[in-house]
Amino acid sequence: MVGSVEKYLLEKIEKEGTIHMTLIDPEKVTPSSASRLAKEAEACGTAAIMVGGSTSFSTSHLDDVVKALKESVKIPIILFPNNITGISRYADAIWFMSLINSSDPYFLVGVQVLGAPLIKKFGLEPIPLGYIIVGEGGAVSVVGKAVPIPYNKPELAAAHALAAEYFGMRFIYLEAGSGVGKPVPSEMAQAVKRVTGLPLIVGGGIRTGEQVKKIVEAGADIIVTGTVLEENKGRYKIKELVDSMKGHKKAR
Ligand code: 1GP
Repeated sequence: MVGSVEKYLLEKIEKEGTIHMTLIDPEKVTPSSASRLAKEAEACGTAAIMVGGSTSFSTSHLDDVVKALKESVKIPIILFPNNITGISRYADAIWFMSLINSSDPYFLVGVQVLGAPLIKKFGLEPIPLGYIIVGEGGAVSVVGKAVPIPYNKPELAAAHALAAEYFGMRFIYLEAGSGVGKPVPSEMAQAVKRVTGLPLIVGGGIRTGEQVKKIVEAGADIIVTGTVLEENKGRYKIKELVDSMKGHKKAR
């Protein structure tokens, strides 16, 4: 069943083409700095706030950050969990994600089995997501024991995405890794869009309007940025990235 956050995202994609989401790593913020960042991001037109980070493990701190975010903005707060400790009862939704190219069953289905009853208990909206790590991969690749897909093998990324779709997952995330030097190439995003009808999220290493433009033109539905917002302390960079989505033709 499609819940209200998922419906909101799908409608916004339908209306606007490509949308932007802001990622906040709870380890790198205090509740008040997170709240300031989120307010700025919301004012610049970001569609939702995602909360998560590969090495973040304090659930009480996560709860404090998510509570502060909920009090500060109206846009949805979606958890982007790295582990069972990435679940907070105060969020609106959670990416119910499987790391499709992990070599460790824990990240494929193990942690999801542990987390599912908690998600139910907290009444969080689970949004099924196939998570695929590509290129350099960054910290998440090490933590998730992934076998990252090389950038010159877009057909392999497409095969992973198709498998995720056949499993019944409803979104695909091509993850280059937070803070990496080279974001997902257009050819790879295009190859995925060509084989699946699922909404495509692209993130990792996106820093400039020019990079955003290429990913929009490749057909991405959602672009996620985190690091660049921390580095640039907010507003101007978010506005540049969100604005650079407009006026570019998204491939269908
Ligand atoms: C990481 O894709 C996200 O999970 C965002 O990456 O921090 O490089 O923007 P950045």
